[in-house]
Amino acid sequence: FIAEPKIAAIVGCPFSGGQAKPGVDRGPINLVEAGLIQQLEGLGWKVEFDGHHQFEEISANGDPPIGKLRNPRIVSRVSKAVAEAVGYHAKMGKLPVTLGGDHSLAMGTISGTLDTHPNACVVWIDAHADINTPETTESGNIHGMPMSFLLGLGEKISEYSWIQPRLQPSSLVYIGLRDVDAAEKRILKENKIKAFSMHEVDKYGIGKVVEMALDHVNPKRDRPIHLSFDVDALDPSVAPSTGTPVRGGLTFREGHYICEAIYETGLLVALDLMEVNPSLEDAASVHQTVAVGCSLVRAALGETLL
Ligand code: HAR
Ligand code: MN
Ligand code: MN
Ligand code: MN
Repeated sequence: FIAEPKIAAIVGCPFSGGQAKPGVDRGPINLVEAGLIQQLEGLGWKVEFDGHHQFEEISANGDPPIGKLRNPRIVSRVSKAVAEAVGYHAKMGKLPVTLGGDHSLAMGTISGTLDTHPNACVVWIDAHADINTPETTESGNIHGMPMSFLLGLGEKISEYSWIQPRLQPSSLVYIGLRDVDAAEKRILKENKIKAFSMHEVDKYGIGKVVEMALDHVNPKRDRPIHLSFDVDALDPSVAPSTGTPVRGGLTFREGHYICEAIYETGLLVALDLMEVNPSLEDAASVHQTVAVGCSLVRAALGETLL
């Protein structure tokens, strides 16, 4: 699906409105300053830097809650702009690599992917399911909800009517879950959504889990794959600088294995690397988290395969 010569388009998304902690908007700048573009060029990719999208700021009192949703208009507008950027690059045969920013941006990235690849499946790597609806959310943080919007679950919010809910529950698979709200568990069950929690990673090993995950969403290995990687899927000892760390996560190798295995399919059409927050924890932790983020992107673009 990606044309030769292979071109990656880096979409920087300095955005934090989908959650409450400042600093995650500095994630993409830090990843780029750490040399991500040169590193990908070193792997033989042509890399186009689409810039850090500066989004029109709406002040907090200009964006009052809609129901429980916090910052609902700015999240919607930013995600819509991201959908257009990602969709455009995908249409050009490039691999959009979106750097977050918080995970609400995935409403945009996945919408953009589906515009170009309507048959794409989604592999979502996260400690969290991010599938609360506007009714079930306890926090009101939209980074905990993008999947429900993409699947068309829950109450329809007119501000989000630009999202076409065309992802089938059977086209989504999770790996790494370990902090899932009770209501989210119900949603996963009701919609028969396949999820491999850390329990399954322990039980079967990461190799088998990735194989089972792909067998579920992509049995013939013929569908384009959107990989959305929340850095908090990794254990906090591996990626400490993120807004909602949860212990008991993926090891360095397990995270990289997932990226390598997806690259190996030859089906990757879009990649998100989300929730790196360089304002959390000490300088060494920030350095480590940014380095791991770069390393995951390189693995998804073929670095570790001989
Ligand atoms: N489930 C909780 C909520 O809805 C926590 C979500 C935290 N999400 C992320 N993204 N960090 O994965 O608020
Ligand atoms: Mn997430
Ligand atoms: Mn998460
Ligand atoms: Mn929780």
